[in-house]
Amino acid sequence: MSTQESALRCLVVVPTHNEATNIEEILARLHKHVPEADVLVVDDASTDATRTLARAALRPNDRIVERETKSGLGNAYLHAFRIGLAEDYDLLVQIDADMSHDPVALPTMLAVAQHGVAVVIGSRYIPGGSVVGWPRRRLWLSRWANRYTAVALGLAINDATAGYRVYRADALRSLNLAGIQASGYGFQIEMSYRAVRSGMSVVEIPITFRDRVAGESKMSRRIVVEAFQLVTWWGINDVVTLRRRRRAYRTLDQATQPDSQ
Ligand SMILES: Nc1nc2c(ncn2[C@@H]2O[C@H](COP(=O)(O)OP(=O)(O)OP(=O)(O)O)[C@@H](O)[C@H]2O)c(=O)[nH]1
Ligand SMILES: [Mg+2]
Repeated sequence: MSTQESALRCLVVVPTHNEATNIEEILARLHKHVPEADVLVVDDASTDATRTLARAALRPNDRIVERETKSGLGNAYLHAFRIGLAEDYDLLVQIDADMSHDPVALPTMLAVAQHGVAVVIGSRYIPGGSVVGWPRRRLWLSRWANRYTAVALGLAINDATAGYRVYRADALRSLNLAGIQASGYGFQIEMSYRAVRSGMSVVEIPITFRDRVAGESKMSRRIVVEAFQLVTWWGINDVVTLRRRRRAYRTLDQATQPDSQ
């Protein structure tokens, strides 16, 4: 790694809602595996000891934002991205607090981003990646949601719902974050979709994803339905736009034929 590359500043965003059983361990593992990165915990309305435990575990350059309303994962990340961009971080990391995403993979993901890749996804569904501990039904749902997303949106991404990511700050700046619609899984898909549509490089790195062993899931049927509806809507929109473009090109083409004048 060159001196210039190693000087890139990295902010790791950890969203939390009632993660008292996990927050100390995820912070300890982040400090161990990426000691040079700063950590930003975005806590939404936790009613357990998450905030107290986080505050005690944070290092001087780390911090916690405490919000009183549970506003969804996407909203928490957008809030954190605004802070990270305003403070001129070069790389912004998304990681769940529930230990599903092991910080051990982060140095590799950061190295890929440091070499110029706009979005690095910690992927479960490429060779070398895996899911440990999910019931068959949950795995099936996630696999098919990703296949459907890839086909509907024409994305060559195997794990577009993945929440373990590194974004280059320059990429985030050009993504019009204010226009993001989705809040749950849909948020991860929407960010992937926007990145690909903007011509950015997106690279998947295999990770081992572990089902949470402690704390409660915040996943809901509403989040899954939101993602499905948005993907379907964007897919239909793409087809309609493509047809319109084709019609416009045909009209232009006919108008410029010599015998049409
Ligand atoms: N700040 C904030 N964090 C949230 C919110 N909802 C979920 N989280 C956090 O986002 C991360 C992912 O949420 P999870 O509940 O693990 O959802 P999931 O990973 O899709 O599903 P499971 O792992 O099965 O529970 C965890 O760190 C949660 O604490 C929210 O509204 N605001
Ligand atoms: Mg989880």
